Amino acid sequence: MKKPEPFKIKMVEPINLIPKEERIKSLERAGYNPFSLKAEEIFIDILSDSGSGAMSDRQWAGLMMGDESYAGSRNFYHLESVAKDLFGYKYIIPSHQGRGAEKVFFPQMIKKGQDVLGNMHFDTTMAHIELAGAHAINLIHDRAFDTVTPYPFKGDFDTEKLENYIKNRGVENIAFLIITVTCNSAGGQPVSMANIKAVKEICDKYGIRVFIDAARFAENAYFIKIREKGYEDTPIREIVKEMFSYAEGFTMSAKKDAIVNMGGLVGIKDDEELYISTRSLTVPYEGFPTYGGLSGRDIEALAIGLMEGTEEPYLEYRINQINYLGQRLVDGGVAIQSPPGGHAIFVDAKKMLPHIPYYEFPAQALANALYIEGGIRGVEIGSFLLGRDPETGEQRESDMELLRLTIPRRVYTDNHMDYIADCLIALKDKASEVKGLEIEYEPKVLRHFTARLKPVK
Ligand code: PLI
Repeated sequence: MKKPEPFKIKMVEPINLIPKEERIKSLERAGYNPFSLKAEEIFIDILSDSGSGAMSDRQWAGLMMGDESYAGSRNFYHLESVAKDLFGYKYIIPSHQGRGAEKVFFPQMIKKGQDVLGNMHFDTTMAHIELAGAHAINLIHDRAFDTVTPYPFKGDFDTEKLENYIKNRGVENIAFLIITVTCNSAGGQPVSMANIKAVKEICDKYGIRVFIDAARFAENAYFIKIREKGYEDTPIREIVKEMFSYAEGFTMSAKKDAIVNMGGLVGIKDDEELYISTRSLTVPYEGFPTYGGLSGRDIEALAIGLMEGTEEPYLEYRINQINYLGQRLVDGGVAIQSPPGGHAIFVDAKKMLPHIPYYEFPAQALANALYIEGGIRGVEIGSFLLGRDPETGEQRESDMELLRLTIPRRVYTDNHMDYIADCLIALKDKASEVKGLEIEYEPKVLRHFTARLKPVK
C-alpha cells in the first residue's frame, strides 16, 4: 500500500499556469535561461530544492522565538547544541548559506596550484576552489556516468583512481579532499559508508585531510540505511554520526536537508586552530560567529529543521516521492539517471536529444522545451553549467547532459509529480523538433545563472 505524506497541509500558496503564447514570450525575454524567468511565470518550480522547502509549524513557531542580540543569542546556543550532538563535532559556526561556509573555510587551506579532490564537486565549491587558484578534481567512479545500470551508490569515489591520482600528482600538490553527500552533480546519488571509510583510510595513509560537503547528509544517511548491508536496523542519527566520524570538518548548505529557506554551517571536529582561523574569517565575510549572516529567528528554524530533516518517516516520504516521479518517467520511456537519487530526477538529455551536440547544450534546450510544454522550470546540469576551462577558455564537455527536476521538500504532492511526468512524456514524442542553443552573453564565473542564449539557426 502506498504510504501517504507524514504531514497535513495548513497553509497553501496558489499557483497559476500562464498561456503558452506568454510562456514563449517570457522565455525569449529571459534569454532562453530559466534562471531569468520571474517566479510568477512558472507553474511548477523544480529549479532547486535549495531554500524552497516548506517549514513546519514548529519551525514557524521557532521564528517567533528569535533572539536578535548581536552576539551570543540563545538561538545560536540551541543550534550549537543540536548540531554538536547530531554530528559529534566540537565546533559549529553558522553562515548565511552553503557558499558562505565554503568561502570562510576552504580557501585558507589551499596553496595556489594545488588540487582539491572530490567525488564530484558542486559548482559553487568548484568556483571557490578555482578562485583560490586551485584545481577541482573529480574522482567519482565511472559507474556514475552509466545512467542505465541502477548501482546503489553512484556517488562513490573510485578508490583505485583516487590512490593512483595521489601517487602521480604527489601529496604536496593536494590541499585536501571533499566528499559530497549526496553527490548532487552525479544525480543526487549517495555515497556508501564503506566508500567513505575506504576514502578516509587512503587519505590517512597519505596524510590528506577529509571534509564533507554536507548539503544532503540526511538523504545520504537514509540511502545507507535502505541500501547498504548491515545498516537496516541502525537509526538514521547513528548513521549520520558514523558518516561524520570519518571527516575532520564539513560545510553545509542548510537550505536542503535542514529545510530552511536560508542558512549554512561550518562544523569542525576538534581542530582548535582551524576553528579559530575559520571564526576569524567569518567576522569580515559573514558576521559575528554566533550569527554568521543569519537572524536569530532563522537560526532557531535551522536548529529545529536539523532534527526534522533526520526523522525517518519524513525521509521515507521524501525518497519515495522522488522514486514515484522516477518510476512514472521510466514507465513512460524517458531515460533518467537510475536509480533515482535523493532530491531530484535527472533526465538524460543526451539520450532524449541525440541530435544536439554538447556545445549546443542539449539539457538546457530540454529545460526550455519543458517550460513551454507545461510551465515547469527545471535546470540544466551539463556542459552549460560546467562552463569554460579557466586556463584555455575552451568550452568543457560534461560527461553527462542532465535536466534536473529538483523537488522542494514538503511542497508538492504526487499529483504535481504526475503532471511533471505527463509533460515530459509528451515532449519525448516531439524531441526531434527541439533546437540547440548558442550563447549571446556570459559572465566569467558561474555563468549559468545569468548568461543569455538564443536558439541556433
Ligand atoms: O546554495 P548554497 O550556497 O546554500 O549551497 C551551495 C551548495 C554546496 N554544495 C552542494 C552539494 C550544493 O548542492 C549547493 C547548492 N546547491 C544548489 C543551489 C542546488 O540547486 O543544487
